[in-house]
Amino acid sequence: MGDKVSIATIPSRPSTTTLACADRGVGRPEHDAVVLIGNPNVGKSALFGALTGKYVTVSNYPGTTVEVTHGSAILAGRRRRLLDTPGANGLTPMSEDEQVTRDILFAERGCSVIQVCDARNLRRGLLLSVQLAEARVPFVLALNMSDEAKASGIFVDATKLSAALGVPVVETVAVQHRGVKALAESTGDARPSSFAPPYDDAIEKAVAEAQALLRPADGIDTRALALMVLAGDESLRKYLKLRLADRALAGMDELRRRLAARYPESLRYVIARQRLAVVDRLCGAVVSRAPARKESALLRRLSAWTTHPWLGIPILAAILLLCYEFVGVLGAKLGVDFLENAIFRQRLIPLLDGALRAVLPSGPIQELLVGPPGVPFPETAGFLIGRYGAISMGLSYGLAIVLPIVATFFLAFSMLEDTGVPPALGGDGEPGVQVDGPQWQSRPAHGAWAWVRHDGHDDRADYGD
Ligand SMILES: Nc1nc2c(ncn2[C@@H]2O[C@H](COP(=O)(O)OP(=O)(O)OP(=O)(O)O)[C@@H](O)[C@H]2O)c(=O)[nH]1
Ligand SMILES: [Mg+2]
Repeated sequence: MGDKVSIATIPSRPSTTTLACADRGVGRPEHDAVVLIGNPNVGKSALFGALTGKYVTVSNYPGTTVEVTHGSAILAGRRRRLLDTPGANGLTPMSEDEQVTRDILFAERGCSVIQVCDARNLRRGLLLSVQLAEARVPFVLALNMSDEAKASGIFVDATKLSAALGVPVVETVAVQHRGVKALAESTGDARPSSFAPPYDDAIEKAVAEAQALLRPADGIDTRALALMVLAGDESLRKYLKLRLADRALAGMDELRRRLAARYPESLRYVIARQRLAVVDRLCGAVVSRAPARKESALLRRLSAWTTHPWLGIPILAAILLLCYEFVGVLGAKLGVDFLENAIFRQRLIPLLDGALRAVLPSGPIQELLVGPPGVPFPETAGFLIGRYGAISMGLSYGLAIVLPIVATFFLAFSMLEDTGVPPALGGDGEPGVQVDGPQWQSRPAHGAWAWVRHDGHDDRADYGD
């Protein structure tokens, strides 16, 4: 389907606005781009690979530089430039990654969007859809990970969802290339969504006043821009300074101050809550869940114990002790001893020593590489086999010492992640988070790790906190 793929790396401190992207060739409106946008870890890059014919990356490393990947693909019968963006939970950025994604929307005048959503966590995806709808950006929705959603008993009525959003919705399984052709075809019908919620009267009035002060922005509707400014998006200040007169800027600040004074919570939170209300209604109408499985009662009880004020502490101590026994004793002691002594020292190195002596001519070269004959290797200074030999020390230290520790550490870490124990033990203090079962997982989000339910729900993202 596709051809050349190139990667433009935006440095870790990009300047705000379209200029940051345009400088690096991201904003080229004449190419009529299609931009892949979605929450972190929903399969954007996998879909990018499936659509362009190239697979670029399937993991993200918090704290690294932000990468924007370009390619091209035949979409609805036309060759279009395709951009893969960093994960974003909203268009009011809370991280460098989110800012890059939002700036691309500014830069790409006339672009269409493929919003990629994790079908297991429609709620989080729809919060982004609302913001795309407010920005009047034409988009289609890819309900990705639909394999995992079905396996977890989560069913999304794509037809109903499409009717509610007013945009095409296509179920996909990016890693198996399922639904990818239909998704490519659907981009021809991308259109702005009607799923833009009305806010309370005070916000609506402030938005209207802010819109009157703002000039039409690149690639994004002034209503969305007004909401971003009111939500306190400081990353826009430089951009607005370039485009607005000082009086208009001061007017925006005043508007925001007046509106903020009406609510006890931050405006960002208030706006997010009102968006969430319509998102929840829509989720209720289109998502159905298979009845919970039998074991869930036991799992729920276990989960409740881990969050109990008294029981939680001994459970935590027991888990830490288990981890120590697994990594510190089994991995770092027994595993290292076994590999270093029983495998390397007693078997592998003598075997290699013998093999090298058999192939190397006896004399100075053999002595240089494996030491004098008849002397045990720890007492020789051979370059390959010897006390500090490249094979006898380098290889055995590299494998025998590092491997068991790293392997047991990551095994323990991933088991902890999958059981969801760490956030359950520590997560009951966070506002808005209900620990409702051991179905928690840590996931990269907001450029850091966030605790996310197995259904992918990240409460912090919902409230913009
Ligand atoms: N089961 C399943 N796994 C998927 C699907 N799509 C992607 N994945 C897996 O999900 C993980 C994340 O996929 P990526 O394509 O890196 O996700 P992304 O949205 O680009 O992630 P960020 O760029 O980090 O935000 C990878 O391990 C993929 O193999 C899918 O449809 N089904
Ligand atoms: Mg990606």
